[in-house]
Amino acid sequence: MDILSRIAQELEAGEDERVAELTREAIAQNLAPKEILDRGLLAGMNVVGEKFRAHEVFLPDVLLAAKAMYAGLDLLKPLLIRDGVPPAGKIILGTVQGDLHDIGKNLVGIMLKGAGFEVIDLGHDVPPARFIDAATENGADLIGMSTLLTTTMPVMRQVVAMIEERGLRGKIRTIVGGAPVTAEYAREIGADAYSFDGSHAVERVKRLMAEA
Ligand code: B1M
Repeated sequence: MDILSRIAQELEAGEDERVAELTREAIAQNLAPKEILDRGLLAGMNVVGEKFRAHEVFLPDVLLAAKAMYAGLDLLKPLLIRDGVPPAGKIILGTVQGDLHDIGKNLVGIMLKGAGFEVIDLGHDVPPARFIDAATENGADLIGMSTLLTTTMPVMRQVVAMIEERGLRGKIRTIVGGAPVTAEYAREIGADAYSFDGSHAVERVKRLMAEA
């Protein structure tokens, strides 16, 4: 079995120390960080997600897998972020109120930083007003919102509506993403952009900055 499949397998088993060890080994073998991420860590996490949905694994297993994901991601992070790129724009990023999922949001943050954007990460469970306060206080160009739960998707709508209410439409743009979010939903709530993954988010943010 190749090293990336082994990373995926150990992640699935929640073996954080083994995942870190194998990730170090893959880096030492000069495998591309993006490949280690996609075919190793994310491949393992996808299997966990499918098994969770099918009730074949349970919440504690998912927690262990998430811990193992971070064990590998922490090692890849500096490699995914290029050094010395001047800020191409300032983005407020967070997972919306009521939602604690942050792996995807963190990945998007890493990719945006790597593309030269200054990212102010508010973490998870972020109330609507806090996104906007942070954007105005820091003179940010954009707010990026993530959610993984269908129940918390409406918080994104609240943020977009609050931007409108405060007369900030056009000054602060919004991009939304996360597994249950679609381009159609983004359009429906009036968000400026939707993205399905980190690299695509970079493209969309660059386009929004060019349009501004
Ligand atoms: Co939970 N969880 N979880 N979970 N969890 C899901 C999301 C779920 C789909 C699992 C399932 O049922 N199959 C389901 C949601 C169902 C729904 O709403 N329809 C679910 C549930 C139900 C729950 C709980 C309610 C379970 C419970 O308590 N009974 C609970 C919720 C707690 C809360 O938030 N209030 C819960 C808890 C957890 C853990 C804490 C155990 C853990 C999170 C750990 C953490 O994040 N620190 C967890 C995990 C790990 C998952 C799964 C298995 C994996 C999520 C993940 O990290 N994926 C997930 C199943 C799944 O998605 N297959 C599941 C990897 C990540 C890289 O992908 O986040 O999609 P993703 O991000 C992608 C894109 O979506 C996109 O780019 C990213 C990179 O490619 N993207 C953006 C994301 N944000 C973006 C923002 C952008 C642009 C793109 O612009 C700003």
